[in-house]
Amino acid sequence: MNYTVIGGGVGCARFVKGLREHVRRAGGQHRIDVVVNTADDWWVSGLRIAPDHDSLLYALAGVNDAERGWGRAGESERVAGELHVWGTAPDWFTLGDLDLGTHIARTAWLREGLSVSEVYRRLGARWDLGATLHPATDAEIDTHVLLAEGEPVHFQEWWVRHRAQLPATGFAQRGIERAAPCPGALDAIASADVILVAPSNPVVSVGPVLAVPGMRDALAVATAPVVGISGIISGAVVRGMADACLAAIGVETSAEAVARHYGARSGGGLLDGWLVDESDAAAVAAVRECGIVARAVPLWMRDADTSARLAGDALALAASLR
Ligand code: FO1
Repeated sequence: MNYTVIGGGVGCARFVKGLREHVRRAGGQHRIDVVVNTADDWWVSGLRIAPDHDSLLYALAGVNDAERGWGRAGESERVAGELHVWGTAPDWFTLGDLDLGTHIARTAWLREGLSVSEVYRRLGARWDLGATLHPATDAEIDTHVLLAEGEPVHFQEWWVRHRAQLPATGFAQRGIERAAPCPGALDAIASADVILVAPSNPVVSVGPVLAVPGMRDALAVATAPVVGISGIISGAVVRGMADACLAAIGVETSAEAVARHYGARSGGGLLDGWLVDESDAAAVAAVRECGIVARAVPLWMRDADTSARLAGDALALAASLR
């Protein structure tokens, strides 16, 4: 079976690890592809940083800092101190020494003319990830945050420096109009038996993937059922600041509201199925009314077992939709 996951960042990394564990336990031939958000990416000290990708890469490789959710385990920050003194990296953004190795290798390959897809392939080849990571697009589409006051800022500045506290009115991916899905992403969508929308930030991780011209069309005609997992439980984000992002675009922070935001595939939207947490079971009927088959299951991913079981629940819902 071919499984294709859409998303990026910590929630997606945990879910993909759970899916990998579930298929390992199930045995048989499986392939996992991930279409990864690249709009978090930005240039720091002349290096290309790719947070949503690197969170997935390091987590699947088992070398991630599970506490922070980004960067490498066992980090040191000697070079970061120098970059802050030289002023080529803002003091509110810390690049670990091991992490810098990744950014330097990635930037070197990009400067040689390699595509982002090829860079993902080379970085992933170092470990046995159990999944293939594809950028949503090989074009640069950095998210900039439109503010109620003042000029837009790059997403990373809004997210890290301002902790998403500056009132935002929207999110724009620069260069999106020239972007196209990368071939690997299109193949992963077309060949999937199941497409899974990870419990990632619906606005700045899943949104930019869907915003790549041609991506929604590819998803609409895909033969696989599309099942999403809510990243909102009992009206609160599991992690991160998706509530600030949702508020900026006028979407309530609830499992039901995010399902409506994604829309039912039968109505031109994204989803065939949607998993909400058991604490949100009351939302199942309302989500079904907008054309999406919903189920309430335990959504908390605390360890390999709970993550694998969540993946199994998502695949069971997909199987019922086929
Ligand atoms: N997040 C922070 O809150 N502070 C940091 O200094 C920081 C550095 C950093 C370096 C590399 C990287 O891949 C991610 C990093 N992040 C940091 C996380 C990142 O800014 C966001 O969490 C993601 O972009 C959100 O999806």
